[in-house]
Formats: sequence, C-alpha cells, structure tokens
Amino acid sequence: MSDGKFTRRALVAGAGTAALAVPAAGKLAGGMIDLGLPGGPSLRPTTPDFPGKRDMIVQRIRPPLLETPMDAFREGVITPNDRHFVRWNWSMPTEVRAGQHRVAVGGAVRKPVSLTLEEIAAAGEHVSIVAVNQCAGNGRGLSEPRVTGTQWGNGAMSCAKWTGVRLGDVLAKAGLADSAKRVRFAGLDVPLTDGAPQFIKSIPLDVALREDVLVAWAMNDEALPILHGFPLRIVVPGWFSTYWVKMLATIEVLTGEDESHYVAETYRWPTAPVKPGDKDFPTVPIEAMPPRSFITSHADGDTVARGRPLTLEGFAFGGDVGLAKVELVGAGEGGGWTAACQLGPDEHGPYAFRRWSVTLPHVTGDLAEIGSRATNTKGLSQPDALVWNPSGYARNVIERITLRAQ
Ligand SMILES: Nc1nc2c(c(=O)[nH]1)N[C@H]1C(S)=C(S)[C@@H](COP(=O)(O)O)O[C@H]1N2
Ligand SMILES: [Mo]
Repeated sequence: MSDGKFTRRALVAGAGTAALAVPAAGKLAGGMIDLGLPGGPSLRPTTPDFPGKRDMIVQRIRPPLLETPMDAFREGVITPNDRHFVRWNWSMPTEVRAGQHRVAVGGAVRKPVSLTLEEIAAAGEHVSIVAVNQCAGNGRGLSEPRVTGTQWGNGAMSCAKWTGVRLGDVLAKAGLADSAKRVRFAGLDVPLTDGAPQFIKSIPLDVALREDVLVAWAMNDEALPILHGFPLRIVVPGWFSTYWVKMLATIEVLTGEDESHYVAETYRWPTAPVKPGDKDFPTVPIEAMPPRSFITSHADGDTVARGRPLTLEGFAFGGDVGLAKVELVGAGEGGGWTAACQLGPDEHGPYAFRRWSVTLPHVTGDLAEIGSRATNTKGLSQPDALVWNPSGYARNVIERITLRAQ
C-alpha cells in the first residue's frame, strides 16, 4: 500500500464496511476561527470531532461541510487525509458495505454491466495521480457583494494522491456505443427532500477518456474515507471537484447534452462579465480550474522588520495545466511592482500544489496590499480584480495582505 499500489485485496477485504458517526450539534469540542468574510458573520467553530479528522472548520454538520484551515497548507504540498476539506450537497450515507457495492455501467453502451469492486480493480492498470480537489465555490464567502451558497473561506480545496483505474478502462467493460457523447455519474447519496434533483454530474466523452481521469479507491495510500466517498470516486484532475462524484454507484453514457439540474441549471457561470442583479445572461458549466496562489508565511496585518531582508513563502497551482511562474505583486492596477518568486520542485506533476518563495532584499516601509500571482503554462494569470459572478464560482483573484514595517 505504501508504494501507491493499493491492492485489490486491500480494497475488498481490508476496507470492509465504512461507517461514520456524525457528531451531534452542540456537542462539538473546539474553538472558533475568523475566516475574514466581508459583509456577513465571519466566525466559525472548529472541531477535531469528525471521525478521521483533525481540527476542521465547521460550515455545516449534516450533511458535512468541513473547511480546511489555511495553516494546513503550510505543512506541505500534500494535504493529509485528516485535514482534507469535505463537501456533501444533499446527504451522505453513513454506512457503506464494500462487499455489496456495485457500479452499474449503462446507457449508450454495447452491454450494460454491474461491476463489483474486484472487477473495477481488475479493469486496468493501477494509476496514481496527485491532484488538487477544489470546490467550485471555494472562496465564495469572500465575494463582494455577497452571494448565496456556502460561505467558504479559501479552505474548500486540498491536494491528495489519488489511486485507481482509468475511467476509460471501466467504460471498456461495457463497451461504448457509437452514439456516446457524455458520461454521467451518480453516487449512493439521495436528496433530502421529495422531488429534489439527485446530485448527478456528467463530463464530455473526450474528457472521460483522458488517461488521467480515474475511478479511484485510494487517497494518499489509504482506502477512501467515507467522508471522501468510500469505496470509489471519480477524479478529474484539473477540473473543479463538483465532477468528482463520490460513492460512485452508477455510470451512465449519454448520447446528447445533459439536461439534469446540476449540469444544465447550476454549477454554471456567465460567459461575459455580469453585475449584481443582471438576469438571463448566457452561462456555461464551470469546468477547468484557473491558476491560484497563496501566501502562507505571513498573515494580513503581520509586522516585519524594517531595513532587513524579508522572505515570503506560499504555494500555488496552475489549474488544469502546470505553473509557468509565480510573482509577488504590489498594490495597484497591474501590480505597481513585481518580484519573481522561486518555484519549489515539481514533485507531483501539473495538477498538484507547488511551493514558492521570494526574498525581498530590503524592507523600506509597509508592504501594502501585496499578493502572489500565479501564471499557468497556458499563459493564464490570476486577475487583479474579482471576476464577480452570482454564485461566487471559480474565485482566483490575487489574494492580498498588508504587512507593517517596524
Ligand atoms: N456523491 C457525491 N459526490 C460529490 C458531491 C456530493 O454531494 N455527492 N459533492 C461534490 C462537490 S460539490 C465537491 S466540492 C466534492 C468534495 O469532495 P470532498 O468532500 O472529498 O472534499 O465532492 C463532489 N462529489
Ligand atoms: Mo463543490
């Protein structure tokens, strides 16, 4: 297991049944954290009480929405499983039996099949990929003006090593019909209210057949914890995690557009800039992630020594491609001033977090509104100003802090 070759035996026999005891509201131990959300309540409880988790920020208990505290990202470029953020839209089954689990593959296929975990694990080569799992609404709570939805700070993202088989190999078990256009996924979770749409998501066939799109059973060399979708989840490196369906139970091949709620009506954003109050503008699904970067060595308001060199550190990711560069930028349109940062080693490939650092030779005064700006290998850079949209999706504005010289 340690080399990432999570075996079939470990998946089927070792993992057995996964169950979750959700802590009761009002009984959570822990403290409070200020997420710095403008225009709304900013304090959230933190707790180590969720099974398999260390201190997490509680956005909601049931179904769980747990945010990763930013200090977790100082520890390294892989987020440990016990600090990986959690998001369930509707509900989450609290017990899953591996032995009874089946994945039905149907729709536009030659021969519909229902696969056991053994059959999934035997469907093809075992592949491990390190990739950032980021909610499309990450950082939504920082939107100004405010928007509706979970008021996340920037901790609805994490980076892990995912191991499984290629989705293409699983689809090959059923054989694609010539009419195949998209591939849709459903998990074991069901809506909490009658008539509400099930959380199902689909991706275009060319994406589904990418070499790096996985049906994964392991996360950082451990069986997927139930909170993260035991026993199987979809992993689409470079795309927002709304497509990374957990507790995968059904794969349905579609012959045309997906008219279901979570593709046709939500998780979409405007094709051109909009203002609060605008209506009936064209939208497209949120898919590939844009680049982002963060300073981890300092927080807003920290003091630094005047007349001395200053080293700043942080991490970045390129989105759906690798990083080209990270710069530190000063205040003002276009940056005012910029300093090239040194990128840490490319240890885990294009979809992973990567460290950066920069040393300013001589602090002469306050460093007002400084931020890091990542540019990916497609030439896409983080914007100076928030690209506001009504659901607060895909935030990637330069995140700024001010340091006081003393
Ligand atoms: N079955 C199922 N899969 C799901 C969801 C869900 O509600 N149900 N939510 C999606 C969304 S919106 C996000 S952000 C990610 C969160 O993954 P994580 O909890 O492993 O961090 O799961 C995705 N997969
Ligand atoms: Mo999400």
